[in-house]
Amino acid sequence: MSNQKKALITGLSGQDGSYLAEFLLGKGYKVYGTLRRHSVSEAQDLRVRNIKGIESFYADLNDKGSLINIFRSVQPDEIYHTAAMSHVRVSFDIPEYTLQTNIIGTFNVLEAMRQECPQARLYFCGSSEQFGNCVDLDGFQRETTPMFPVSPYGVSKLAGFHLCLNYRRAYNLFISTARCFNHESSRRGSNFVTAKIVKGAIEIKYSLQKNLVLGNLKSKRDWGHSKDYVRAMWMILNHHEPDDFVIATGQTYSIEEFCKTVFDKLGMDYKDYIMYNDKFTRPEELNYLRGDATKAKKILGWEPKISFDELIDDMIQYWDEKIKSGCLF
Ligand code: G4F
Repeated sequence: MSNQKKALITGLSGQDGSYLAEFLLGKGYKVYGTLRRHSVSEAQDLRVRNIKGIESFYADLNDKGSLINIFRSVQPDEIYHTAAMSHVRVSFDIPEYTLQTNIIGTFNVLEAMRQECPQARLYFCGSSEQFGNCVDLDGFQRETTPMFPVSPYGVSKLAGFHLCLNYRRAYNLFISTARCFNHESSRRGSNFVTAKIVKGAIEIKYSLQKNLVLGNLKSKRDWGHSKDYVRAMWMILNHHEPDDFVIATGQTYSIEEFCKTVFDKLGMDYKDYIMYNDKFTRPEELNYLRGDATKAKKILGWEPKISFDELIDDMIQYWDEKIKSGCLF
């Protein structure tokens, strides 16, 4: 019998899933992951195609049988449940699918674990969207801050979180959660605001676009780097008991400040290029996020290592090379 630990990642091809796979391979794990079928097969495993040593399976959170089969055959030691319908604005367009995938999908993952590998440990990727517009008096959100989500996505993540707590208590399962604040990287999809701004600014720099059309510039986000956040996920699951954490940098910037920083770095004035279209706003907005990760620091020794500036530099370098190469895949 091998002593090699087995990790199973739902959402392997996502930003977090792909960084997590690399991180766990580096720690000596055998890594398995689930992929959702995509009609463009090149897009299906884009972020993990070049990572050697991962075993992937087709699955869908809405297909419990697919999860049960995989959990039964892999018998993982650790399960990282990162798969979700993760776009907040889109969750207003496809609310039923969002609730189905993120709530029933999480229920399906928990049931597959309970039935097939109850000895495993499970990490649930929750979100700062769970807080909605609740903020403590000192201007931070933390584990004890009330949660009143303002989007179908936020509601679905809060429900998933409560399902996890219920399964932990009711069936004595090792299930841990984090409310991760926004985390970005060169692998961030370009329909999220950070990657959209960086990609758009570089296209403007090369005269491929004239403007960048955005929605609400006033909201504030606490942005970290995905690589720091996947390290936190592993630390959370390797703590001696299941628990719930906030993972955040503790710094907050408006979308406008993010634009200014990116355009400044590229030698341009963002005010000359940003245009507004309300199709990029949300029916209800989450105005302000700033997380207090003191608990994670004290209990796990976790701290972010990559600064806001380094995050933006990483994204600029990636998109600059991509756009110069003319190949976005
Ligand atoms: O980049 P966003 O789409 O991220 P959002 O909504 O904060 O959600 C992300 O972070 C959550 C953690 O809090 C995750 F759970 C979730 O899965 C996702 O990763 O939007 C950020 C802000 C919003 O206030 C939005 O209104 O940017 C504003 N914004 C302004 N113009 C825009 C745009 N957002 C997008 N996507 N596109 C725009 O053109």
